[in-house]
This record gives sequence, structure tokens and C-alpha cells, in this order.
Amino acid sequence: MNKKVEKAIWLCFACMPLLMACSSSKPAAHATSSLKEVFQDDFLIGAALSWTQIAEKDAVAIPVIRQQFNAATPENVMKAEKLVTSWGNYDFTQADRFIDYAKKNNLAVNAHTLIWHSQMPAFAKRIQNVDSFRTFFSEHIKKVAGRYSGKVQSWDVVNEALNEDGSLRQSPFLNLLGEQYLIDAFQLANAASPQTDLYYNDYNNEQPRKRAGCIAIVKMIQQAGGKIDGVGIQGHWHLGKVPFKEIEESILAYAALGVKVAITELDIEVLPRNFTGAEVSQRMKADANSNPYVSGLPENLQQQLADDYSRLFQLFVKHKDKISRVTFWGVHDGQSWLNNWPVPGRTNYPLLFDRKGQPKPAFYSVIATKKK
Ligand code: 9MR
Repeated sequence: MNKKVEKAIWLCFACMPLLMACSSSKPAAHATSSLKEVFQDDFLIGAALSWTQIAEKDAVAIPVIRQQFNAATPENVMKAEKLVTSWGNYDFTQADRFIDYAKKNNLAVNAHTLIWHSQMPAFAKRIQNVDSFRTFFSEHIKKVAGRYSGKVQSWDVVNEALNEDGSLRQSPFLNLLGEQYLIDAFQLANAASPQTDLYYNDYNNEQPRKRAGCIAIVKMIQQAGGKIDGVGIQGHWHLGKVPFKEIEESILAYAALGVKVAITELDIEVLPRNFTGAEVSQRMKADANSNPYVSGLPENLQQQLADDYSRLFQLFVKHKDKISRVTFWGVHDGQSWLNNWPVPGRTNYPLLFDRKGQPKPAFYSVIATKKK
């Protein structure tokens, strides 16, 4: 045989396993193990769903939600601003659709959120009278938690009540009702929805000072004889700067109080930002460097994202006895709030699925943590 032909045949055989491996290394999402299967003995795996997704108009998200998740949080449709149309009047159309969608897709519901200073109805922000405000506060919890009693697994009862130094935020709730509002909110939620796990939810509450504030809230509710079942660590973290040590310390500290821990809004920011956390009122000015990866995330950052997610899930699995649920704040990169905050119109890559709903290297690294 001619030497050249011989070499070509040999090369072909030698490369066959490699070619096969390459063609199977990037399977479509449906051909791969799913997050909910891989972590089924550990914790629930959730995603925040936008209204477009709940209305089944996001074609990219539909198969990903079906294949990958067994829990869901409404990204916006259960917030007071969306539900309350005017004093005493509610429009539950979108929230009810969310509950139906979750049921149809076998998703455990974490409802979000009853008491939050942000996204309050405009009229409620203007109330100065303590009695009127108390009426709005109590009626809101009774009505909303009561409507979904028996239909939701958990509620984020109070959201983001703390400052970074661990003190209580000067919200209308604190200013008009005093810190007792925290105890009352959990008591009212429990009375309206007794089978539901009740959580306090915040960002940066893995950081020592805010963690101390969070522990104080849990203890205050417990000492008043109230029911609080868990703490949500939102988990809005940054590429290459995920605070693994503080996260582990916080999981242990919260669990020591006898409550569950959930990671409630997980995403990893890959774009430049000069502050941490998720304070929605904070903004950053756009400049020539603020949107650097419009045409794709560079390979080294893609790998760093995969590494950060891998370490996070190794930590979560290590503490699976304390963790009830890990929820991503979105289904795919195209939906993420981080495309529009703190700078509008950026191209961000914080999740496990890309804009076409395809799994990213970070997805495979998360799946692989179970094999480690
Ligand atoms: O993702 C949500 C975004 O669509 C809304 O515009 C924003 C408005 O406040 O809220 C976002 O979700 C927040 C969540 O409800 C509470 N923690 C911080 C989240 C990101 O801002």
C-alpha cells in the first residue's frame, strides 16, 4: 500500500475514539443528565420564572424548565406591586397562572415575596398613618398567603430587611411598625398558610455583619414563639470572587439555629461592577468598558465560571443535610436581570444555560460535582 494512503487509514483509526468523544461531549440539553435528577437526593433545584416563561411564550426556556428543574420561584408576579391594583383590590391573574404552570410541570413553588420595601404599590408607599399602614400590611399577608395556602411549599415572608452592617433597614415597615413587624409578618403568614415553610430572604447575608443581623432576626422570631423555617441566602455572586468561606460559615451558623438554608437567587456576575450584592436601587454609569463581551464570553472566563459553579455545588452537596433548595435567578442567560442591572442593555452570562437554552461548560461542571 502506498505510504500516504496507509498513513491516512492509520490516522483515521487512531482518531476515531477522539472524534466520537468530541461529538458526544456537547450533547443537547435533553440528552444529558438533568440537574433535578443528579441532585434528587440532595436538594430541590429551582429557577426564577419570568412572566413570559409562565405564559409559555419563551420557547427557549420551555424544554429547559421541563427537563432540568423541580422547583420554581416567580421572578416578579407575586410581588405586592404586581398584585395590588389599589387599596384592597388585587389582580391575581398572573400569580394564579404561575401556580397552574408549576403544578402542570411538577415544580415545587417557593412564593416570593410578601413583605419587601421595594416594588410596593404606589399608594402604600405614601401611607403615613400607622393604623392604615398596619391594616395594609396585615391584610396583604392574610389575603395573599391565604389564597395560596396548600399550593406553595414555601414563602419568602420578609425580603431584604437588613443593611450591610447588620442593622435593620429604614423601610416603611420598620419606620411605621417598629421591629415587631418581623415577628408579626411570620405570625400572620403562619396563620394564613400553616403548612408552608416560612423563610427570611436576603443578599450578602453570608457576609459576617449581615449574617449577624440575620441571626438576630431568626432568634427574635423564635424567642417570640413564632415559626420561622429557613433562611434564604440569595447568592448573587461575582466571577472569581465567590465568598466560599463565608458561605460555608453561614450555612453552619443558620443551621445551628435549627432552620433550613436555601440558596434562593443564584447567579454569578461576569461583567465589571464596582460593588457587590443586589440592592436594586443602586445603579452604575455605562462607559466604554462596561459591556465587554457582546459577542461571547472569552474561553478563560467561561472556564472560571465553570470552576466557580463547581466549587459552589461541591459545598452545597457537602452540606446537603442543611440545604433544602438551590434556585437559580433565571432559566437562561437571555432572561437574566443582570442584562439590565446595574447598567441597562448589557450582555451578561451568569447562568448555566446560554441564550439558546444550551448547557454551558458550567452546567457540565455542576453535574460533574456528583462524580467527585
Ligand atoms: O429579577 C427581578 C427583576 O426582574 C425586577 O426588575 C427587580 C425589581 O425589583 O427584582 C428582581 O428580583 C430581585 C428579587 O425579587 C429580590 N432580590 C434581588 C433580585 C434581583 O434584583
